[in-house]
Amino acid sequence: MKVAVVGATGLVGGEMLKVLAERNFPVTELIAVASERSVGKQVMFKGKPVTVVGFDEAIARKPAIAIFSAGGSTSLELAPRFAEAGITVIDNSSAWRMDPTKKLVVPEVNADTLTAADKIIANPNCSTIQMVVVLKPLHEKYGIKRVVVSTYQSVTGTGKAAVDQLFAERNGDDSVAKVYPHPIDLNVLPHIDVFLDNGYTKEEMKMVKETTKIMGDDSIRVTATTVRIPTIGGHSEAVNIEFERDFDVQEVRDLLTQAEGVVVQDDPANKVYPMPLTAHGKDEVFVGRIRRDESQANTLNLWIVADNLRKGAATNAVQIAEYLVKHELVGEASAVV
Ligand code: A2P
Ligand code: 11C
Repeated sequence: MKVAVVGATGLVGGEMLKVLAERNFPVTELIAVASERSVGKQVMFKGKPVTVVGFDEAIARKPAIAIFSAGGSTSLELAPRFAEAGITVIDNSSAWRMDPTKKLVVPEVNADTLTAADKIIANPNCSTIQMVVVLKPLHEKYGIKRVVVSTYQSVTGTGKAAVDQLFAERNGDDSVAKVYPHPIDLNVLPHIDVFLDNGYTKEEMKMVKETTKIMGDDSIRVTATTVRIPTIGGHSEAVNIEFERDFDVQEVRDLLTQAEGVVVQDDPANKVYPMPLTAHGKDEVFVGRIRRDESQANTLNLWIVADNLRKGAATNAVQIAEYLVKHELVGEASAVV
């Protein structure tokens, strides 16, 4: 199958190339796409150089699937052009997520809603993805009423320039451009994406709105505080969940141990809990510190960590592609619709 990666020179795009190779996705031709600035440059796929092309050339080569991670405005402009050519687009930007005509998919939660008619499929925000993978089995069993989440997010979520800022600050190098409004090394910023009129950030409202759309249940109430910290391995989340029905903590642990895509690391006596350092480069969502909230009935606290470039972006997108292939929901682009 011909696969295009749009944004192949970016942080998430690079991770997509790695994940496609590692998971042995059936790629017959990899089409690397980036902006005009990068046309002619090379990226590596399965140990071989691939020359970057522009989007016109990519559409002309008729990939079956195009996985986009090239920003919202690029996606708004280009995804429909790929889709009109019969190419199924899996888009990692926020451009299409809340469009009621588009599916917002985390395979472990709602891939069964996908059909062959879905030509632009939205990949959720990284901090939402790792949370809903854990929420889904708990919602089925105990019924979630309300979620209060605080995040501790990696600078990789902002892109390459942010990683450069962190290490430049650490090395005392003033020559590197600053993408954050304040220093990030030795600091914590309660500010991810832009502030909205309601006093929340856009990242916080993504967690609120995307969660109910993916879970397919508007009755779940979510409130979030999203925070940037000086780490690169992944995003961490302290999550407080109030249920309709009571639970047994060991039963919760067992349920999550069996849940698809989840790894339980919960042995405080031996100092075992999820951390960005150990989640880095992994495809799974790690959960630990599972304990009862003793201040309120039917309420649980837990700690979730995942590599935001992997399950939070590239891995989730590739898993959607895998689902489409497995269920024969995608064909060669010559079958223009
Ligand atoms: P380029 O490297 O040519 O700028 P990141 O979020 O890590 O900065 O990556 C963004 C990715 O999106 C890069 O691969 C970037 O390519 C790509 N990109 C940006 N604008 C466009 C565009 N108009 N068409 C295709 N790719 C784009
Ligand atoms: C961050 N979550 O960590 C953001 C990055 O909507 O896909 C991803 C933004 C998005 O900054």
